[in-house]
Amino acid sequence: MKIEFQRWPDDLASRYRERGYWIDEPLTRILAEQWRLRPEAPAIICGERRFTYAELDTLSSNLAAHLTAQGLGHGDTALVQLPNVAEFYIVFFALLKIGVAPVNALFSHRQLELTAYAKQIEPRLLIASRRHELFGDDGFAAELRRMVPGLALVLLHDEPSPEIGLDHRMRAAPDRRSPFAPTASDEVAFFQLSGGSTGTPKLIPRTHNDYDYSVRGSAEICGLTPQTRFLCALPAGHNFPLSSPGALGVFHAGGCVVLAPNPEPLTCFALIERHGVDMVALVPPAIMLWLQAAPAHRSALRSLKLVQVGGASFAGSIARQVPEVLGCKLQQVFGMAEGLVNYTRLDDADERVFSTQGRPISPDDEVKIVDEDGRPVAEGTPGMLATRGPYTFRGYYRSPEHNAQVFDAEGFYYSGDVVQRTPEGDLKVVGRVKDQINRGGEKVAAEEIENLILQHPDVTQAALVAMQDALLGEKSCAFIVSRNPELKAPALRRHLLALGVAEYKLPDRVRLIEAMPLTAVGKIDKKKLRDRLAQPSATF
Ligand code: OOB
Repeated sequence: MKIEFQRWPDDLASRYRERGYWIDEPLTRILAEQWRLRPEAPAIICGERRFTYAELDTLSSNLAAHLTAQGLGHGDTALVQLPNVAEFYIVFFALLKIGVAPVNALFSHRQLELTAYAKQIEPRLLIASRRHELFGDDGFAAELRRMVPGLALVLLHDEPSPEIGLDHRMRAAPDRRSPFAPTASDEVAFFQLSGGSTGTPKLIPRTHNDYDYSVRGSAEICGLTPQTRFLCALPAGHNFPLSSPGALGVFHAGGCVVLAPNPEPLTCFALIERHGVDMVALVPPAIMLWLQAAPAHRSALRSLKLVQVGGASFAGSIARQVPEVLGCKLQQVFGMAEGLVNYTRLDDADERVFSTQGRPISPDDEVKIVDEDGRPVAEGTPGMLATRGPYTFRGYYRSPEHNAQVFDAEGFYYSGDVVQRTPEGDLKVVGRVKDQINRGGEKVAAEEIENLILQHPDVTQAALVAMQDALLGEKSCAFIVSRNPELKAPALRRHLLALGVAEYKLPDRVRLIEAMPLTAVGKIDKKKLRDRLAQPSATF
């Protein structure tokens, strides 16, 4: 059985093959090659634990064999939620080996997000962690089982029992009769998460062919080698630390991934010093904290050669400080889980690196910059980014209505970013048309939160808008019209938490207003609301 998804048209698929982008190998190639080339080299460092490539291969094969024995295989999906631990990659490769396509939920996700993903993919397997509040006991797993009748197997990280413990399934090798078979390389390998701008979180089918090309292209651009030691401090499943070039790029090059629980500077500095880390991927707020903390710890950062920044806008004035204060090169990365990733190059002049977000991986990444009618803007003028290419998806999973809105007839995807192209051909991100708040790289879909706020019995209207923030870049403010003038922010917060939304999506501020300002066509005028944020007024 195959997972249904929107494929590339034949002419483009043949072009991507002819030009060597799609090599018709499964993503497990990455691990298989290193297992052959350097089985004893370190692949992952996670706390006090070290895993060689041979161990990564054996542990993922053990787990894969167990899952096969339970009847899992091609066409099946899995819901996975793990923190930044080695098991994340072991599970990822195990599932790829047997053709089970996972959704890697963020560790900050709660009932609402997990339920939304489970309903969309109807997983046969759930892999979660006892460390997560939802899986400390078995209540929520049981609820998911009730909701998804096909959910046959639940395995938990940090759980000692052999029945449901993940560890046990990785360590013990069952008998295996036949070799593993990943799905065909032009089928769905796994689902990426969309930052979203709609009511429900959307999923992005990624094929082996397209993802593998983005990994190889990224590893080359970033000059990765077997000596690379990459610190993964952002959530491991996010597209940036997974594939831009991220952990998969590092595995592809035969280097080593050092896991950090979070990007907090002192935690990361200690890991950099101890393990000789030379590369890290960070979001802008994390870099700001690193810049503040670094002067007192310069010697710990001696091995660091490259800091990548991406996920949200990074001010040029801060970018300029990075080489000086952290003592290494900076690279800007403007990417999206949907596909297209842009990099400044390692040999670009400083000014280009400080003031632009670089250019695409592939000569066949087509980028149009268009006005509201879809017509190309004059060169150098800001416009909406539309793109298609060898690793940019062609449609969200099971979302025909939304796909009709964000793709044009030629299959270009409109990311909702407003960009500008410099005479040298670099992109600059200058704004956004999608209704999203970018909270320091964490994306919040306004509509999703508005719908949840509207479920509060007192609320008649709700609008979530971005407000500027010195550290995060943006925070969220909810404007609310309420029947009850006494409705307070803590009550609203409790309401949202009870609905099970991730905490990073909670409004940072709440403002009660008498009536919503409206546009000429009667829609809520968010621009006026954002303008109001600049004016002083009572908040609660
Ligand atoms: C990355 O992926 P997502 O899917 O979490 O978010 C994509 C969106 C982009 O459409 C853009 O709005 C924003 O995040 N963004 C940036 C940016 N990088 C991403 N905005 C301004 N400057 C940047 N450098 O965020 C992502 C995926 C792969 C690599 C890097 C980031």
